[in-house]
Amino acid sequence: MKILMTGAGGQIGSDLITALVAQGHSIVATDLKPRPSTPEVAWRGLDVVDGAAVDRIIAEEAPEVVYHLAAILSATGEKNPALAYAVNQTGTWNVLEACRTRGVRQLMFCSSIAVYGPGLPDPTPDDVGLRPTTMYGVTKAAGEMLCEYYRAKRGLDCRGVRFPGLISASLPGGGSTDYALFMYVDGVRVGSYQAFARPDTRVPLMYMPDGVRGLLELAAAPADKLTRAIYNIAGFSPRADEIAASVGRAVPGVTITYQPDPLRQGILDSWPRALDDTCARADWGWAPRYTLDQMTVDLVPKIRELLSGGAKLTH
Ligand code: AKB
Repeated sequence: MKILMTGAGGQIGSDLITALVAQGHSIVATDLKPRPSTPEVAWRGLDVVDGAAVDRIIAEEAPEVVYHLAAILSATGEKNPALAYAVNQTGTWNVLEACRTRGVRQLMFCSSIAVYGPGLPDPTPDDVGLRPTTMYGVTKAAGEMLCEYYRAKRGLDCRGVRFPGLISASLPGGGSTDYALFMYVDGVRVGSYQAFARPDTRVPLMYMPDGVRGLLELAAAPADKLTRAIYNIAGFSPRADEIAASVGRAVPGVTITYQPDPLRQGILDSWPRALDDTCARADWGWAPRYTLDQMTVDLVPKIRELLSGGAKLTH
């Protein structure tokens, strides 16, 4: 099947491309960024804010399915709300409209725990009032509603997951949950890391292989089993100091200190501590495979390998 991806150069893109290629699909990766050295797939420049360019590329490539990953994350979005609105809101509209008018069968959307605001039940279920406090969260909540609308009224099979903070052996860009990954990267690279969050910070997190599998399983789920367009998926919810302890078990001698950054700590404190993913489990059989310590055991050697190959995993 031919699949087009927006924002393919971001944190999810490389793992998702690898998984889709392994399933035998033909991938057209698009991004503002130039093609990375790997993976080897067709790569085209695309700014999703440019509606005519989005329409042109979808018309030319005629993909059956689009994975829409292009987004500005929470911390960068608070520093530049206009950019977050343009990429996340206008970009999503452009992609939805191009998919609808050009006959794309399915659109996969990546939402986030950022759609939630403070004061919600713990763990937080799918259906609660959405009161996001960031431009990223506002635009992701609107994107979810647009997906529901296009699914119900415009004949486009839109589906998506609300991702926890994702952790993988590649650097995210401008998220508030990035402290978790930096503990691993700097722990391996220099033996220490000063986290921008308090040690008692607890938010939902997930190892990327689970995240990619969740997206692929939802894409493949029979339509008649789905009771909604967007689903919570949960991994684990450790405190920051529990992540530090897990890193320390795999990288002996590592030192993690804490210097909370008001902007990112405020965002983290506005998000749920844990997600309730009952609907995803019931409708399409979702279940995570990695605990925090299982992720640590798998991830640390991958980070070592990347760094030994000269990768610039700095932030
Ligand atoms: C962020 O921190 O902005 C992202 C997210 C939780 O969506 N990792």
